[in-house]
Formats: sequence, C-alpha cells, structure tokens
Amino acid sequence: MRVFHRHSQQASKKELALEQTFIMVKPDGVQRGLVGEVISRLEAKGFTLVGLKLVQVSKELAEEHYDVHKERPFFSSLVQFICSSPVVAMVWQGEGVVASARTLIGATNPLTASPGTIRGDYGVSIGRNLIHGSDAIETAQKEIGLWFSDKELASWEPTMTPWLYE
Ligand code: DAT
Ligand code: MG
Repeated sequence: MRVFHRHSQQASKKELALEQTFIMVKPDGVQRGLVGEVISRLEAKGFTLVGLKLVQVSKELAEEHYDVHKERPFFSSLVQFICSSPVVAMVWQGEGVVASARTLIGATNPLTASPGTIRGDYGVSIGRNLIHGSDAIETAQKEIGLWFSDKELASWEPTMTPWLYE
C-alpha cells in the first residue's frame, strides 16, 4: 500500500491522510543545476522526501512511464529526451501532496505557467519543462511502483511534524 493513514495516538490530534507522489527532475533540470532548487521548494513547503535516486533512464522505462501519451506526436521525442541524460527520481509524502506538488510545478507549458511555479520561474519551452509530477493519487501509486522498489522507500516521520500539522 503506497497511500496510508497515520492514526495519531493522541485522540486530540487530527488524523492525517498522508499521500505520496512521484516527482522527477527531467534531464534539462539536472543539466541546468536545478535539482537543489526543486528539492528546496518541496522541503520548504513541508513535504517529506521518502525516496531519491539519480537514474539514467532506459527506453523501456521512459515508454512505460509515458505510456498514456504513446499515440501523441511528441511521444518519441519525449522518450528520447527523458533518456538523453540522467534524471532525479523522487517520492515525496504529505497531506495532499499530489495536487499540491502539481501546483508548485505549474502548467505544462512553462511560457504560460504562473510566476512562482517551478516551470513558470525556470522554463520557456513545453519540451523542456524541467520536472514531472504525478497527476492523481492512482497515477502516483502506479508511477512510484514503476520507479521504486519497496526497499528504496524510507518510512520515517520528521521531528518537525507537529510544527507542520495541527
Ligand atoms: P504534464 O507533464 O504537465 O503532466 P502531460 O502529461 O500532458 O503534461 O505531458 C507529458 C509531457 O509531455 C510534458 O511534461 C511535456 C511533454 N508534452 C506535452 N505536450 C506536449 C506538446 N504539445 N509538445 C511537446 N511536448 C509535449
Ligand atoms: Mg502528465
């Protein structure tokens, strides 16, 4: 089970529904030295890093990851791009992290993505939009299973949790 609920021992505390999402800094983000910036933004927001690795992506993995787009005209160039240089694959956890990470990432086309979002602040082209984030809880579960084994994911609770959640 990738999405789970943490039941607090104290009855006074609210129950947290901790989701997980798959985030990938694409080859352009790694080449441009933006890995730290992406991690900083997700950390500062209050999400928890539970998996992290640098991956030279195979064609098979890229095709599987973007399977939903296989009929689109940009599919082969997208797969080629994802395999062209290493990516940083991550799993982040927190309440509402799937939708919130998408908000922090911004619209697919960086030219129209809002300032303050990662794509809005750092990109100019849809084919070089720096970062991937799962678009729904079910997609996130599928993508996490595709990119990470159970052993590669840490189960931990940051000591600052009471300062992030009521
Ligand atoms: P997102 O990454 O915001 O979820 P998506 O799932 O629609 O966007 O597309 C996946 C990736 O494919 C996207 O990040 C960049 C690329 N892509 C999408 N639309 C494109 C287009 N019209 N031309 C070139 N690349 C495109
Ligand atoms: Mg998508």
